[in-house]
Amino acid sequence: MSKHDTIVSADVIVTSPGRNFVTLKITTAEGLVGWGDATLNGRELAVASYLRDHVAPLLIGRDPARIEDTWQYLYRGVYWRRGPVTMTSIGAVDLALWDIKGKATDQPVYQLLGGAVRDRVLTYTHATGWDVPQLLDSLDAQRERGFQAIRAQTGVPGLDIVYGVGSPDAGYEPAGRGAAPVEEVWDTAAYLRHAPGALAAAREHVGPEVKLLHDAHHRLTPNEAARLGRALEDVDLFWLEDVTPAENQEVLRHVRRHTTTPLAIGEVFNTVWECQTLITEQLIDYVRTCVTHAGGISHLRRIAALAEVWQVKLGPHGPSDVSPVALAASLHVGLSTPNFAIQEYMGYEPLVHEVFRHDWSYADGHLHPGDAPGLGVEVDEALAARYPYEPAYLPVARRRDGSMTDW
Ligand code: KDG
Ligand code: MG
Repeated sequence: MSKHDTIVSADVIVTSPGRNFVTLKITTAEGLVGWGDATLNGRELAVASYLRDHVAPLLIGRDPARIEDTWQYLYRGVYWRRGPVTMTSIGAVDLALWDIKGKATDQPVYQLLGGAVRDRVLTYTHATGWDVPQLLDSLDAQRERGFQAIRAQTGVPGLDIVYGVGSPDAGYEPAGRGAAPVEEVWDTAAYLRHAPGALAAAREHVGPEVKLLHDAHHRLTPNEAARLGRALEDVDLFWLEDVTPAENQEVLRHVRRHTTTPLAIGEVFNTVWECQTLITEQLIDYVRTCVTHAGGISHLRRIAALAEVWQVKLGPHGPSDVSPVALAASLHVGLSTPNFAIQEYMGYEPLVHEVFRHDWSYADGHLHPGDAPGLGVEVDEALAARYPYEPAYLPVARRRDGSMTDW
């Protein structure tokens, strides 16, 4: 890429090889191609439109090397800023431009971020079971695959469906295909009665070395969260995730005062400003912000820098709805960021690996972004075109009286 190179096209690809993914392809006049992930589960087409209608035309003719200026232009230059749709769109552009810069300089992106500070990135995956024996089998299966850190979720007696708990023989997918979300029934009291015992059984089964995690999916009040954290102290969790809804960050003060169980939050945050109170008051131990949904590599690094000052670590979101392009970007950040702790990795169906051919790899509970130039992911556009978008939504949950619960 010479200093005269310019962006000539920015195309949005929506594909559904088993689940929906939105991908941005930026091409330069000198023929470099950069890929960015723009997948926002259940709101995919809103981001596709934001990119196609409002961002792509502004990128044409711009200098692809000016990553930070483009970020500032799309964030500060816009009156209506923040929010998941905007920040995911900016994230996709940012990822694609880092990919281009890596390819132009023949360097993997982590080298451009200061080089590796570790040899590989610790990862955690998910174990689920409708009941405790099934959960223990699932934990065994993930340990056999080499995972040393595992998120454990179980069904709750009396509830037919529990978010995050898949059937043992089907791949886990949080979004259900169809024109409207599936409605689940949720009972916090039943969950609070069951979860501590199930997690204690998990700890007893795996022994002290395995890192166990648990996700409450934003469903609790501050006091319920404090009670759960306290009840889980002997389980020695690596983290307890998303105990309360993300809006009221002050409530974490109450939770923090009552438990030393490590807390993780932030997969639905989109900017460093949403992380600010939690980080600077040390109300959390891990920030979960995702490279795609929080403005890309450039912005995740700002979150990491603020967190480092306050001894908070990064543990980014990486479910099956974050594409292999975003996973790669998160791994490049992980390899080069001192206060990066762990990367979520749920894996993908085989077809997803064919559409997104990636250099990153998994071995022995760890991931490595690979040494290909850029992000190290190439998209098979012809294959992607064979799987058009299908409407799919995350479920919604109602309490037993029919009223909606929080996410
Ligand atoms: O799209 C949202 C899901 O990916 C999310 O609910 C999964 O909570 C989740 C997690 O921690 O992976
Ligand atoms: Mg979560």
